[in-house]
Amino acid sequence: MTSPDIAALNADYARDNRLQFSKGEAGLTKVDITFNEATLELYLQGAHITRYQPAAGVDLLWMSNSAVYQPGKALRGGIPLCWPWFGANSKNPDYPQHGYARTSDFNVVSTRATDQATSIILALDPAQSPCPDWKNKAGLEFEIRLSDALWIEMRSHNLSNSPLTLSNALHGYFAISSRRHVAIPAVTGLTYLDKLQNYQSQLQSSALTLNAEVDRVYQAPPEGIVLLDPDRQINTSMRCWGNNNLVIWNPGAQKAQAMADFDDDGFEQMVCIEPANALEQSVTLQPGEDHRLGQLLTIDA
Ligand code: TA6
Repeated sequence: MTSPDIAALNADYARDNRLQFSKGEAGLTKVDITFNEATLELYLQGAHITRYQPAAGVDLLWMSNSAVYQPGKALRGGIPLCWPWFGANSKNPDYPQHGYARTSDFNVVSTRATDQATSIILALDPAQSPCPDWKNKAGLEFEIRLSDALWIEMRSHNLSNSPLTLSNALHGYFAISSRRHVAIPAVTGLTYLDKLQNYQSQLQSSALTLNAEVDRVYQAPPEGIVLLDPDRQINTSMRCWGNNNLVIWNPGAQKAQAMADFDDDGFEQMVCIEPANALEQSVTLQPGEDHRLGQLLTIDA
């Protein structure tokens, strides 16, 4: 896609000092959004949120310093959108891991600035899917509402004449003080499929702590999840909807070092907590049907 005209985007969609478009890293188009003290940065490629600060100096998301900003390359950190599949594509091994949304350019549908929030709606053009089997089959809209909290929602739509199965995730990378000092109590008692053990089913018998590599697909998670980080004196609360699963990932030292775009010691400062519909728990949409996958993020500091 030819790079969008920043002046034209600002003329059509900027909202005073609350939402502006500019050229970001490597000339990719970025959007800066504010609401009172809260700020957010987003790239149109992937509709990828790369920074969210609920208050000055408080980064809720982790972004790799080694992330590669380049057309067609997924960014490491922030909130990538996995869509219309999560993980490897089961039918076509040549298709990109985690779907094509995170490396595709989104169009701006609308923006708003009200007393309640600053918001933007973005969409993928279904005719531009780089994967032939998906051309004109599925639509994706992504809405961001920044207020005292961050509200995000992916809306998938079946544009075809037959049932359509898709999987997805809001693959958020959360910043933490240190991986050994955080806990996620809400997964206690859940069953998970362990990617590190060939997806064997296991029971989570106590709060999740991160002493080693973790890559788990939790089943039937509760709506409310809290990430406890006493050293940072910030607990992140999330309410999730439309998800059959919660994926939790920390690559550990070895895998972090093997990824060129992941800071070698970055695994100490992040954890991915991802509302998702994955593996056997993908969603099937009838023709014309929609699906919403969303997350509301707040902090208690
Ligand atoms: O969400 C967890 C996961 O699927 C892991 O298995 C891990 O590979 C990760 O996502 C990152 O995937 P990526 O394609 O961004 O390298």
